[in-house]
Amino acid sequence: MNTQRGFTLIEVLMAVIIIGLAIAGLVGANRAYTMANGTGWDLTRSEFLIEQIRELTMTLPVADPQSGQITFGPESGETLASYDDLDDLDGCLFDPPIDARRNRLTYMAGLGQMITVCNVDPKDLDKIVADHGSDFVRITVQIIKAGKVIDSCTWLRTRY
Ligand SMILES: [Ca+2]
Repeated sequence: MNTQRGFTLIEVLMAVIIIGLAIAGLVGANRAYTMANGTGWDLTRSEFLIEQIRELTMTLPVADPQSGQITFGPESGETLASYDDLDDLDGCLFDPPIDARRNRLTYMAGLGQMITVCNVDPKDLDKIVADHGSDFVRITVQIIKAGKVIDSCTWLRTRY
């Protein structure tokens, strides 16, 4: 009598199904890791781009050196290269983004720096007042990717 026996077809099919499920699980985990890694990379670049704007604004006065508080926004003829006060940057969207020296970072195209500048009430920093209406200026930078805000930062400057 022959006591040796091979695997039945059912046993082979069950093994194939179990191995298939294990592989599917590994692929799913790998995709989740890749997405988390991509998000982390975006946030790292976003923080870098926010810091570039913060450094740029540190060198700028609150009011225009020539016209003072007459204009909110860039004075006539001013461009990015000649912006010389904080509110010149109000409403700017830089994509490709810029560094603190105003160079375009073309290798980061697709990430935009959206800048908002406004005056706020010193007693309630959430309350926006008229342009040049207080000594406190709030600067907000939002990092935009594919039309979505993926990071943002707000800080204050005072006139003095
Ligand atoms: Ca200006």
